Amino acid sequence: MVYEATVSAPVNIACIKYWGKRDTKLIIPTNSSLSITLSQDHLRSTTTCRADPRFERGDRLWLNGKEEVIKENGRTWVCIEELRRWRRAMEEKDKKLPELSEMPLRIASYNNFPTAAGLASSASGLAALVSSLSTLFSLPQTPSQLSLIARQGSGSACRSLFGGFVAWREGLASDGSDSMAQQVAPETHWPEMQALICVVSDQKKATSSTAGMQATVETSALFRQRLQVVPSRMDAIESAIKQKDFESFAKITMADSNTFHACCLDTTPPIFYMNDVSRSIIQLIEQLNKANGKPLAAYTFDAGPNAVIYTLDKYMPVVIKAVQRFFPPAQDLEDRLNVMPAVEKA
Ligand code: 2P0
Repeated sequence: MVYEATVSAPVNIACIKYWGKRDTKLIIPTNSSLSITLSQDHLRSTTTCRADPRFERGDRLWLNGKEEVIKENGRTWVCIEELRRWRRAMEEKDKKLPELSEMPLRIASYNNFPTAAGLASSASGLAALVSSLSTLFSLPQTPSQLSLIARQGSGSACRSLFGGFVAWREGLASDGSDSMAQQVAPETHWPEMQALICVVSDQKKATSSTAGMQATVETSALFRQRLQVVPSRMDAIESAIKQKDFESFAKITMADSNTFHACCLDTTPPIFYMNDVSRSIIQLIEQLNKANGKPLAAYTFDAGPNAVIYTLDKYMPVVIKAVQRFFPPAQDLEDRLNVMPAVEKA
């Protein structure tokens, strides 16, 4: 008998950023964060887990077709072992259950977008791993309880276990037992909210989030100030979401993205995630918002140069038109250069 489960999980993009850990092993953050889980199929990880007593001993994992070593006590290992522990407890209570906890696992995960390019691949990847394994093990735990495990795989992954608008509460406990994600509002609450992803670069980033955030914790004075403002931003954005107040939502989202990148710049040595194109996108959105008299779009940037622009469906055509006008897609640009004789000669 082969036991198998396949689950996919989407990317989430934070409006209030997670940046810094107070416990690097348990992945307990220095501040709460809030994100929107993208509901379309473009940015997802799909993971299949299979348990079979005939497999050779030891678990194995493939990411986008390439085998990755599961390091003992590493993040993936911790997630698998914690879920296995929960399964074992079920099997001890109910002796009729198949002993899945004793079987070696084979896990294959695919991202349908560039891995590690600042598009939150670790969030969807670890969320898909935890979801598929908990499905395989038929675990009764709630998504918030599962988020305690996903968090230990990659902090932002705990938010991808929910759709819609999701908060990750930093929690007070030193063992991380209350540092979990919860849904603030489902995706149906504000269906007009849309995200435009502008891929500025799909190259792997130079400074990983894990390394970057701890460098910030250790060296940035501005980071300590940010920690003072995050709680009020969390309250304000949650009420903006509940009231569908786009203007407030947009102002807070842009402010927190800018504070986060200012903290990166204030790190020693400084971390530059945004590039000139990223900054031009900020200027474009700021100008659009100014011309409109109030925000019609909000930019936010994670640990990479790619922009995510949140807007409402009624404004999306205006935003796309502006972005396409100033940042024509690469192919368009090439076609245009091809018809320019001066360029051809050169
Ligand atoms: C976020 N980021 O809230 C922030 C904004 C990047 C910028 O969560 O070390 O890959 O695995 O816990 O989850 C990226 O951090 O870091 C991240 P680890 P993770 O989405």
